[in-house]
Amino acid sequence: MPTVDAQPGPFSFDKDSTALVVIDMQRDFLLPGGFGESLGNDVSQLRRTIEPLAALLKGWREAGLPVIHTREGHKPDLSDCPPAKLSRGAPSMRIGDPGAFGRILIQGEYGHDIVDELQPVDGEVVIDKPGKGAFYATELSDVLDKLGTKSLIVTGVTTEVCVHTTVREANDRGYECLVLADCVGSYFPEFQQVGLKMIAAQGGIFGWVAESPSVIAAIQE
Ligand code: TIU
Repeated sequence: MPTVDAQPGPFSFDKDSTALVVIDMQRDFLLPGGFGESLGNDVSQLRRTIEPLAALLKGWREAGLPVIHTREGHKPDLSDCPPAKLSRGAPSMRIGDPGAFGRILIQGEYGHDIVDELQPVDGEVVIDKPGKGAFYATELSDVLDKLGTKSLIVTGVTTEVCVHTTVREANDRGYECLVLADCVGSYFPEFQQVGLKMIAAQGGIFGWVAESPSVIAAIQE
């Protein structure tokens, strides 16, 4: 069984029951000039995840293991966006407003889709989610049940928002989650650091934390 060095201790997983989850690697969050940057955020803190994630995806796909991508966003009529979410942020930059890459976080727009480097390939599941967590109001539980998944390797952005929410949801549903530090990113370095610590603290209260090269090596064995 593949085992990787992790915090708070070694993480073992069965390849037949493990899925790689890639959370919200969308242009709106990652591209210079996009929504994320327009809010004053430093997108380089997120963009450093692209290269290690591309390498992990390559190894994971070569091993024939399942990949699940998620995208945060809403229907064009915003009927799935709670008013409390919509009303947040500077008035000129709300969800659904025109941005540099189309209407912000709206399904079908260029900015809503995944960055070129990490585009899904045929057969990979893409979950469109209206919330921060990937389980809320989505088909993710059904997809994982059908795959027979017990463990999740979790990557994507942002560490303290959609990654954390998803890991907490997954942990409550009984999944063992390994979060990869080099493949998750926050706009805020201190949130990255403390966000990862929070997952592995107290003996792994929500999950485990490791680096992607150790997972790539483990699945090749
Ligand atoms: N995907 C995700 O984390 N959505 C966010 O809105 N994150 C922020 O950090 N804003």
